[in-house]
Formats: sequence, C-alpha cells, structure tokens
Amino acid sequence: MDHIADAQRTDLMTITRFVLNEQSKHPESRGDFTILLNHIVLGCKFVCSSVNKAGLAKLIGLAGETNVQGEEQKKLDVLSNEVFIKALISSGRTSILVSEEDEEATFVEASLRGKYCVVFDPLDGSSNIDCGVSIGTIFGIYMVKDVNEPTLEDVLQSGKNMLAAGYCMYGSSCTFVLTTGKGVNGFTLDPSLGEFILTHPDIKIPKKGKIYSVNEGNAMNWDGPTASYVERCKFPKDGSSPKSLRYIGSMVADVHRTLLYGGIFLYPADKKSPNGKLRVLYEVFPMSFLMEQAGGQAFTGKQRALDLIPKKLHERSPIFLGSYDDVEEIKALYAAEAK
Ligand code: AFP
Repeated sequence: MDHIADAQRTDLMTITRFVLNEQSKHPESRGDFTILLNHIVLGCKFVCSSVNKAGLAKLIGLAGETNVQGEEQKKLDVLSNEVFIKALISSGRTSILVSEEDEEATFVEASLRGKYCVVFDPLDGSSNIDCGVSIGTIFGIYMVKDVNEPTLEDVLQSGKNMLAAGYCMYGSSCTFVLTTGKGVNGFTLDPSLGEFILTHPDIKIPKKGKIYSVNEGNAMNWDGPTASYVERCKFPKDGSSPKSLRYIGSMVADVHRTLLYGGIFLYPADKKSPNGKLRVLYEVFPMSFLMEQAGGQAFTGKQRALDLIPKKLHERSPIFLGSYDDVEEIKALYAAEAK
C-alpha cells in the first residue's frame, strides 16, 4: 500500500486552506485577501452550477424569454455578472469593480469599501454555451491607492501591478487556476464536497509546445509577422514536425490547454480589428500574469503585455501568449519587421 499517496488523498488541500497557509507567512496580514477570494470562489460555484443546469433547463423548456412560471429568464452572462457584483460588494473588501458586462465601473459605497479592485469577465466565451463547450470566468485583482478616494486610475494601471489573477473553467470538470505572484496553482471542484481541492500544484508551462491556437478564419487580414509565424507552425523550416492546430474560441479553454500542454495562443491584430479582439483588463492581463508565473511569456506584438497601461476600461490589445520559446519566435518576427 502506498501510504504517502493515501495520506495525500485523505489530507485535502482546499483552496481556502491553501490561501490561509500563504497568509500565515505574512504575520501582518489580516485575512482580507482570503475573504475576497472566498467570495470570488462562491461566485464561481454559482456559475458552475448554473452552467451545468443550462442544457437541462433548455431540454425541459425553461430557457428562452420566460420560464414556466411566466418569469423572465436571465441570460447566463447577465445572471453571472449580478452574482459576482453582489458577492464582491458584500465581501466588504472591494472599492472598484470592472466587469465585461458593464459599460461603467462600479464604485462601492463607502460603508462597504475595502482595499481591493477587481476586474473580471463573469462568463467569457458565452457564445459557446448552447453547444456545451467549456467557458469560464476570468479575474484580476489590484490594490486601491486610497480607500477613501477610489478613482479610475486605480484600475487603469499596468498589468504588472496586479496582485493576483485567475480563471475558473466550467468544463468536463470545474477548475480554478490562481496566481498571487508566487507561481500558479490549479484546484478542481469536488461537487460532492462543494470544495475546490488542489489538484495541479505549481503549474509550469512546457518551454516549447507542439500546438498553436488561433482563429485562422481571419488569416486574410493578418499582418506579416503573424502570417509568417503561422506559416512556420505548419511548414517548419528547421526540419521539426509541424505543430497541431487547436482552437476552441473560448479563451479560458484555449489558455488552460496552452498552460498545461504548452504551445501558443494568438489573438493578433488584423486589418479589420487593429487592436485585436481581447480586452486588456480582464482577458489579456490576467492570462498574461498567469503565463509569466508559469514560466511562459505574453507579448502584444510591440511589448511585454503586462507593461501596457490601458487608457480605457474596455480597451483591446493583440496578444500572443504561451510557451517561452514559442513566444520568443514571434517576438523575433515582429522585431525583424520593425527594423
Ligand atoms: P464570446 O464571449 O462572445 O463568446 O467571445 C469569446 C472571446 O472573447 C474569447 O473567449 C475567445 O478567445 C475569442 O472571443 C474568440 O473570438 P473569435 O470567435 O473571433 O475567434
């Protein structure tokens, strides 16, 4: 009998225990981050359960404009947004919230204010819900400069100032991936316990990968470096095997695979969308932070992604992220073009 493996199986490292362990290394900490994270986790559990029920609800005729009680059914992305906003405000630990769903930032009223700002996409990839593809929540956390006077400047900061970032993927299992700036850890929801358990400690992305991930339907509008890079993936010049193409069209799922298996995920600029499609604050920054913490890189085509300073809440940026060597190759192509 393998006693060590058995001990690990019965000694469950829940996400709360994990974060409390981290907190105990900082005697000055008052547990604010743990409380905030608990509220984010609660939102994720709610969305996970709603996503799981979405297919069933449709089959038994609950979806659509109204349900059997004649009540209006909220779309899942709208519902998820409400749940996160309420959970984050009630944590008493936030000052400013920026959601993909809301045009304006939410400023928390003074009596409920705390020292963190949260930027998030409550349900990224939601156009994939009806066909059962994995979707997810993405979030990033900043510290407010002055709790008495929060301003938009607190969230329009460079990505390298993020304190923590992560995502929760609602797929064949529900997986929560987190960085607090000391590596990346993954937790899987045990539905019978209702707890996220550490299943992927200290995730490191392979230095080079065998997969590229991009919407090739946009190829006719790509710039030179992106087009050459993808051509090299398919027809390598160094005698190596071509890379495989995998593209789900749901960033959390594409990035999760890239993190675990290695390779590169691209959402480049093109002639129609000169800034790409993905949003800086709650897509590009959190995923770039996770990639760097796992040993990979994230690049915009011009600079390190985390060095960007967004001017607007919903600003977009091209993004190339993944294995260190693969991103290095695309950086070299952009550098050569700039000469
Ligand atoms: P939706 O939330 O509208 O489904 O968009 C998903 C997304 O923002 C991101 O998750 C994907 O990586 C990207 O868009 C896919 O975009 P394309 O459909 O243009 O490939």
